[in-house]
Amino acid sequence: MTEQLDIPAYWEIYPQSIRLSLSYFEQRIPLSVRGSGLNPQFISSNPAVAYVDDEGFLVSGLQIGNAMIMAWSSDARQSLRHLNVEVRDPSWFANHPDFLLDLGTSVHLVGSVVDALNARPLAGVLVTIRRSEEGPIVAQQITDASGQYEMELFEGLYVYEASTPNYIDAHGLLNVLESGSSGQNIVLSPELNGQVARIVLQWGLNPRDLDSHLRGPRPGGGTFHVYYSTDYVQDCGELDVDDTSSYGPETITMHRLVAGTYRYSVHDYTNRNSSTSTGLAGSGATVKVFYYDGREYTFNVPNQPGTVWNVFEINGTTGAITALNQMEFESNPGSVGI
Ligand SMILES: [Ca+2]
Repeated sequence: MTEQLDIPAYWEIYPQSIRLSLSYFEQRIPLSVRGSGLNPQFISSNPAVAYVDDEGFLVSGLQIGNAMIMAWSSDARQSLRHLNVEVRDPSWFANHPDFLLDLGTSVHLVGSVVDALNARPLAGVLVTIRRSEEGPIVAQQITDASGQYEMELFEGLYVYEASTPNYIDAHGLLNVLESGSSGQNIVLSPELNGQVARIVLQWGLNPRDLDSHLRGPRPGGGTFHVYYSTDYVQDCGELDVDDTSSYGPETITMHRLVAGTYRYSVHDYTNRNSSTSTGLAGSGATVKVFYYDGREYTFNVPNQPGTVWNVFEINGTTGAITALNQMEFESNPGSVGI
């Protein structure tokens, strides 16, 4: 007498392993059941992460995690098949070696975050790096007690976001190069608390000393000129930092807007006595304006000779900001911006 072994017919479910990205919509993935006359049953170890619906679609994507889905084709649950599902945050794919293209040299980047008002290091700031504004997170770090963050990034252009309570979120470009990166030193401006604007000047190694100048109408009549030698004018504005050793930031806070024209200028104090200098043009200077209505403006120094860069004007009645971006020569700090 021969015993009959009940050998299950060949069948499989494909794919057997699925790794997908977290999404804000449900992902429905068709499964292929190979074999004849089958109507498999499915059970998921973690239905919040993934399950198979009545129509045989894998449903997943709304929650990060792993799920093992068991499938069988008989009531006795013999001859099981398994489907492994992993749902990952998009950043996991952005960083995983399997998903990276050859992006060139890896750079160890050290950056810093400082307070625009006193240039002191800011600890506990969350720095987030992406390839594009809406792209997945490539790297994320919190600044240490000395306001520094460190990360490994491939050479290339990134966008950063830096945030911490009571400060305006900072956004900007980060250019990572083995020969020397730029944009990694981030300046955060405290929230405005009723002030009109904060104007933050940053630049490169040279010239050593650029100066911020703001002119405008006084509320009671007449005009004011805030710069390093008059760093506070009540109800008008104040210069918080006079940086004389490269990079900045130098920050002017505007207190009020009254009828009249305000003008903000940058003076190349180092080269003030030159009538041919291109030092300011080559300084990499940028001016960021954080405005009371939430708007932000960024101005980049024109590539023209000059020791004064007249950056923008504000119409005190309408609040409108108009770019000037004019370069001229001026040796006397007291005459800048006239
Ligand atoms: Ca200065």
